[in-house]
Amino acid sequence: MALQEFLQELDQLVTEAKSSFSDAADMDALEASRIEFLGAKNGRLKSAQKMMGGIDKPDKPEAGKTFNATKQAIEAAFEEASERLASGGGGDVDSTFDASLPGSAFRIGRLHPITQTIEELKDIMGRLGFSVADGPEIEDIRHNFEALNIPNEHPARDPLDNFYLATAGLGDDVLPQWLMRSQTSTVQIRVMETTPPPVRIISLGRVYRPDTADATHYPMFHQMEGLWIDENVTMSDLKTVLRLFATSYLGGDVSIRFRPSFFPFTEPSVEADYYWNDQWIEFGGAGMVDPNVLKEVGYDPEEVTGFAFGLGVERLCMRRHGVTDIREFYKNDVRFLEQF
Ligand code: FA5
Repeated sequence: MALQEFLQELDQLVTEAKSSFSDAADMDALEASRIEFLGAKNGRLKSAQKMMGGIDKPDKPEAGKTFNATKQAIEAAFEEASERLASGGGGDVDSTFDASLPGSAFRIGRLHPITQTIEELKDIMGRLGFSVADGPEIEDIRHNFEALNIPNEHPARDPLDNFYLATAGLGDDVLPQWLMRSQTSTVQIRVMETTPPPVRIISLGRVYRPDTADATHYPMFHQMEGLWIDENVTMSDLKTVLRLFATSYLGGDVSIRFRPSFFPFTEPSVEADYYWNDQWIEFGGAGMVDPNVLKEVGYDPEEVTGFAFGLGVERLCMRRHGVTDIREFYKNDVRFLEQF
């Protein structure tokens, strides 16, 4: 075989081997290329080596030298390709890709501050022995008014103060029977109707009133109702429970004060205030459950007594976190919400 022809053959072999190795997209493809070019038995380099036998004797040194250089070039190309694949670089992968860079973070949602507050209040009251009861947001007038000792002519039933449902077309003389509940005191009745005493529950949920939204009012807000009925439950138990609750939620020793008030379903009734950050702040309404209410649900007022309270959840959360406008909770502005 002529030297020139042999040298051309080797040159062609290097070109093809390099391109085959660098095209290999994974280790399996590279191994197939390695066998084709560098295979010990039938590899193309091996075949080229065999061709050297046919080279004229004087040309043999040059043929041998070029063969060795060819072998080294092909082996080096193979090493380079196998390092590239081992470090994660596939055939088409951008060589500027840096697998060690931090990825783009997902935006993770969080619970609404009022939901977080509700969970915390349940937790605190749970430690004081109160279990959680639930009731519907669409209520009948018996549970929202009648059983709570709020008679038909009472101003609290005024259509201007309540969201009544399905009144249209019923006629002036037909009283609406359903409304969006205006207080969580409805759940007191539902629990006592179905559970014999003793009862020690809280109920947290939405209530609805046609109040104009301002910094401290919203037409939909949340209340926490508390009810404890047993033998010999007194006002001082009420004060203790509210003080322990406030101390736990706000931190530090919180003082409580009662101001005389009126609710049709409690007697006596009070507005409860707590002292915090050098100020007396309104907490919510409370009182001893009126005997008429106990009778209405089939309890004997001679045997059991109890207290009830109803607190505004948003107002509590606002105090604790220094929120000055209740409307912030319901604007859905992520910049506000993500602070909690
Ligand atoms: C009641 O709703 C009584 N059911 C509370 C009660 C329960 C008394 C058991 C006795 C026994 P009142 O209407 O005051 O009471 O509301 C209680 C609390 O809800 C208020 O102190 C206030 O914190 C909150 N609140 C009332 N209206 C709004 C409103 N529009 N927006 C936000 N919070 C409100």
